[in-house]
Amino acid sequence: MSQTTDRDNLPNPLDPEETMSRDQIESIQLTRLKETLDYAYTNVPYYKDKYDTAGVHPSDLKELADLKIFPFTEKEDLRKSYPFGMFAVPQHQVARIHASSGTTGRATVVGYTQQDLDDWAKMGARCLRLSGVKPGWKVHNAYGYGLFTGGMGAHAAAERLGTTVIPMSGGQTDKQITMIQDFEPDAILCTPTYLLTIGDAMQRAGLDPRKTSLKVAVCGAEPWTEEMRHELEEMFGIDACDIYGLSEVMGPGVAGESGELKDGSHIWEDHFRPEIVDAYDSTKVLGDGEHGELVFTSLTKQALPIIRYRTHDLTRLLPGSVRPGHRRMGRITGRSDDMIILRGVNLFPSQIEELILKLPALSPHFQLVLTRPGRMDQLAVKVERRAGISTEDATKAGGELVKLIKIHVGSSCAIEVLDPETLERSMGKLKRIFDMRDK
Ligand code: DLL
Repeated sequence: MSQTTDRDNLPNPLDPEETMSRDQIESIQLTRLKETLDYAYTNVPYYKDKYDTAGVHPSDLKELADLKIFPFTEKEDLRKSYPFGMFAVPQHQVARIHASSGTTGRATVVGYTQQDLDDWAKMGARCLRLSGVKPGWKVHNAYGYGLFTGGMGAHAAAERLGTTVIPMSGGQTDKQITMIQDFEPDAILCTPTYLLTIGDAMQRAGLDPRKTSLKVAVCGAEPWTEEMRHELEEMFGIDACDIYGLSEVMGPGVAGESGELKDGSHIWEDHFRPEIVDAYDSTKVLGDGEHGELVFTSLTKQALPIIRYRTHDLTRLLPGSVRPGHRRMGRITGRSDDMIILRGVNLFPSQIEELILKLPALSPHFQLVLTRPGRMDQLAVKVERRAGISTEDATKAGGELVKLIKIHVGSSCAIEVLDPETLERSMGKLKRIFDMRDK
């Protein structure tokens, strides 16, 4: 039987909504927003009670800007209605459940109808395609499978695009390396810090990460900087693109980045309406280009419609580029609840990452440890020197880092330069901050 071997010319059409103009998208958004408000008000007692108490009604929304009169939804609202209280459909219509890890408090549970899963896969596929992943490629998926949305979300996206998926999940790094060598995937999907872990482990085993078959990495689920992108691209000789999402809103694939321009992630605005609100005064909705907290309203979700969900992710909205109808988001600079307030100065781990990676003697493996020995908070940055760099040179770079942090962030801190391979490695989302102030 003759089979086509030309996998480079498989059809790869865009969804019609991807190429819509801004006006078309906004018109769809208005129709869908009215439907969603009505739907949530009718089917979820939480929304009805909240809106009745606030004296607002879905019929008050006449134009997109009216969305701001509706109250926010918080993670706490989902927790209070644990596990299924905010679902808008009877349980038998829920095709799948996921949950966020819940490091603090109860897990938040999210649900999807078959239609929701279909829309999710479609948007995930849009993200992968935009980042340069092609139908017919082999895709190594190292996001964790299970209740976390990363594994199954990225899996469905890759299948929908028409790739051959290798459902590796997170962890078992040695086995990941064997699979990468033996199966020769074209793309890898995982968190940026886990990609770093894989690259490191390869180098330790005497393998050159630049010599794998990988061409593209689609990384997300945690904040990462342009400097980290550069690090990963150099390490593997690949293109590394961003993918954004969160369970309460859907999962990976709410927004994805172009592999050609690498200019931030396009949000699929035919399914979500984003807003940016002032991080300190959420009553203020900010304009495009202004930094603040990202808020999402779902426009098509059936099982768990979510209205004005506060993500606590800090970024800004930018005009669409390769998909002009859909706005982009800048890189997430951090989460408002991950912000360290150190003697009155606000600081995010991503700022430290950016500065560390400016110093060639220091590696991207670092932790931030906060203590309160007396009455003053203290920050210690623990960072590994790069393999092959002398302790002396690394200590010098540590001194430079203290100065850079003082100049760019405004805080004094202590630096501890460690030997390579001393800090715990990421297996997925990496914990960077160790706050011992109350201990
Ligand atoms: O992390 C979904 C996901 C999986 C996205 C795989 C991308 C890839 P949650 O566990 O609910 O869902 O965590 C959501 O992770 O509010 C952000 O703070 C952070 N986050 C997700 N993607 C990015 C990104 C998944 N590209 C939370 N850049 C979000 C920065 C991100 N932070």
